[in-house]
Amino acid sequence: MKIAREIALKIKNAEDIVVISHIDADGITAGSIAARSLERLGKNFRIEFVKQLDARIIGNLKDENPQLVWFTDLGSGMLHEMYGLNAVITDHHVPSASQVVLPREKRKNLSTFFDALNKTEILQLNPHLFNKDGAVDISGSGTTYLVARELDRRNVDLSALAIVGAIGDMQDTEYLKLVGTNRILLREAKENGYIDYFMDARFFGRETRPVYKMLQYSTDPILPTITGDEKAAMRFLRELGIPLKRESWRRWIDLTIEERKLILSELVKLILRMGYGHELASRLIGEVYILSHEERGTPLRDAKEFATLLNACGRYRQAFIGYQVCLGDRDEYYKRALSMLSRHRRNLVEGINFVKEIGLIKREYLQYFHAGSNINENIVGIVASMILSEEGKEQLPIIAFANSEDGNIKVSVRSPRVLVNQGVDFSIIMKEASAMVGGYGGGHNIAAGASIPPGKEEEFIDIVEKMLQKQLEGANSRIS
Ligand SMILES: [Mn+2]
Repeated sequence: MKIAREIALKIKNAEDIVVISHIDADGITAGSIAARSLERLGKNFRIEFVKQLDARIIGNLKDENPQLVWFTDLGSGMLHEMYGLNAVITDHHVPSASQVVLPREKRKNLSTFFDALNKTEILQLNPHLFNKDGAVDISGSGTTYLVARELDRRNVDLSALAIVGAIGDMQDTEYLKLVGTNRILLREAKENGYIDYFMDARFFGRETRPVYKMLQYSTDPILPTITGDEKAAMRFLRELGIPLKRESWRRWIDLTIEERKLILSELVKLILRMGYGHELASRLIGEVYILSHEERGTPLRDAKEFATLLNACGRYRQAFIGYQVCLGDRDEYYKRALSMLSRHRRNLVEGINFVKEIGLIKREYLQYFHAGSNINENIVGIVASMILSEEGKEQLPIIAFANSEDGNIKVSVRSPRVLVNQGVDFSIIMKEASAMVGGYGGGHNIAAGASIPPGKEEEFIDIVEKMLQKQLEGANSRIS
């Protein structure tokens, strides 16, 4: 790809480089791919992981004035702020503008205008510029990898990280497999022996969790009567004659093919019998991605588990730990990453228990809770989705509030898929409702978020409920 080669050339021509990346799994893998390729080129560089790229961070970079900044898994949305920076971007988020916006004083005089434009050369590789869908086609780690392989053929060993990044951004969830440009990376990773992929159960924890736990915690798909109920999960397996334990708890990878097939076919029957339909049943099976060089039974072996480990690091502002694991540490940093993961799991369990204790406040069209400072703002959205998935069929959207460290109130909303299928779009609701109370927000139709001033929660809920009602009525009138 031409633009990947151009970016690679620009990187080769710089000696002193700053890499800025995002703190989630895709950002951590992207940063690791960039760092390893710069290391192989013998460049001077430093790397920094940020939660969000804002004008202040870009301002600091301009002051620091390195020869080149390489933004990975972020940057495209802040292009308009980058005047004066020599930068390359490998990202998959929606670009803010087709070109750099010059400050007003530079625009006044035509000659300084062109002069400035020539000096401000920012190259970006982003699927949106090729009319591809940045949510499924390729991730930030994928675009970074496309540049890395132009830099050095040896970097093909980083292809596995690009797959972990794509899975971390859930690029496989819509089609139950990776598609588009991701497919090209996937084949390359397989041909070179770094990744194996095949159809199997899509459950989280295939490599590490006891099977009954894996079923108990399944949220995509929800297993009616089993998700959220440990005893029911155990009973289900026992009734099929599947031993839960040998020397230790049996994991999915410990089961025979026949046992796996039996479980899956019984789960399909259960889902259909309970009236959830084929669409849900079809989500049981999909493509799974195995890192061939990682040890069996560890959280690094399955791409989904690897990504979760990295996300756990990022969520608690320890992206650097995940970064070291991506670069190969299996000692000190790996241990710390594992402890981040168990801390994360503990926090989720405590979060769910907290919400059960205070109870959800039910309205006609939605339900909500306010966690205050009892649940970390970075996991309150996950807590909301877990509660939603435990509720079974009669679900209302959940709005979760939590105190944010910036003094505002963090809002997370999770919607049942059925409502989204009926036309509900929470990205619009969050954006408009938060603006009406002096905040900001956005996201996806099914999962969105906002930040609002403290004290505005009740007013916000009223607005959200009215907008939701309107969207639902609009949908119904279109049908009738
Ligand atoms: Mn990403």
